[in-house]
Amino acid sequence: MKGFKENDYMKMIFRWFPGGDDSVTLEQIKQIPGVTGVAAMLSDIPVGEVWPIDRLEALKNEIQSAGLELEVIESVNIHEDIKKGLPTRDKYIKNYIKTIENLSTIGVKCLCYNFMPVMDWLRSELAYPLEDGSNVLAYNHETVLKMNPALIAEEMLGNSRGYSLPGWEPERLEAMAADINFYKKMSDEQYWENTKYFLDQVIPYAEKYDVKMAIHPDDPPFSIYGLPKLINNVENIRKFLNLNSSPYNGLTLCTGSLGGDMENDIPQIISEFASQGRIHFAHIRNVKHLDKMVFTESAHYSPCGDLDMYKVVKAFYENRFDGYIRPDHGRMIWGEQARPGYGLYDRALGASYILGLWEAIDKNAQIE
Ligand code: DNO
Ligand code: MN
Repeated sequence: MKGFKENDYMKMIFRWFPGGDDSVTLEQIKQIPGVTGVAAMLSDIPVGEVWPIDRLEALKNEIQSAGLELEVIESVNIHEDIKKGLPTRDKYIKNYIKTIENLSTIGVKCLCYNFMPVMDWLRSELAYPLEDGSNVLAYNHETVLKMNPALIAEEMLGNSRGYSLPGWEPERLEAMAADINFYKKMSDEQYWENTKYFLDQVIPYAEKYDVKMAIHPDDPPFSIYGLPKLINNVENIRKFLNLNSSPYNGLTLCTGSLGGDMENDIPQIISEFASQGRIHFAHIRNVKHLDKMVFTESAHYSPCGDLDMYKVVKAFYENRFDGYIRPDHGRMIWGEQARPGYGLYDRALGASYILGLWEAIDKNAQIE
């Protein structure tokens, strides 16, 4: 590969849920051309507790036995007390640091997390039918505002085809209404301060243990129920990265999350932050807007959505991106019954397509 040393090259990975909580097997993932590893998590460890080393070692061994690597964790969630800035946060931050040390011990290089208050990603529908007979996750801002959080939780869990939904853990749902009220009273600046407090404590240890922190954008990228937003556009991403200037304070650049806002110029955002070495992990997927703040997810292929995937991949390539890439959510196709967004087939198509673009861009660079 021109311009890239062998060990200086992006790696294509795939998200996988251990513990029997995935319809997709490691053996199937191993057969997707070019996929070298998985992003996994221990979803049964209560948020705020240390991830035990023996569990991590077992997870790594299981993945390695299938011929795959475990260099990325998605995600270790942040305890709500840290986001709220409560006095108890120090205990949870200490645990977070210990988890980073344990991750480093088993060879993890990159930690994806998010700092969204109350809820992780949010959609108004989990099985929106597309014309091609597939179904996808969809978002309609007005529908979401009309639904109360309890109704949303019901929609999310009722349609998850029996799989857990990361970010929609039962204990989180119980506290949802009270948490929303808590944040309504908090200023945005206070939320930023709480974020900085966390980063300033944790990033020195991420450096020490050589684990790159990669925050995931807010999804959707607009405020709902008056909740603060951190990672939703270029200005806020700059502000976030400036809170702590270490390269270990970096990004998961999720094209579909940021792409929810039509104002975001994704290739430009990638160029700015990849050139600074601040993107460690890329989630690549496409979205199709029906209106402003109304969109469906779509196949990865550019003509199926609003994002130009050639420009997206080129922006990573040209800025010598050497982190991890995974195809993000796919459509549910060919009769597959899987966790919404996380079937095998359409994500495998996405991985091949992204690798095809990468190869073409790379070979083209060699003849120029
Ligand atoms: C949704 C995912 C997110 C992501 C977290 C990272 O499918 O992209 O749940 O894993 O926000 O913490
Ligand atoms: Mn994502």
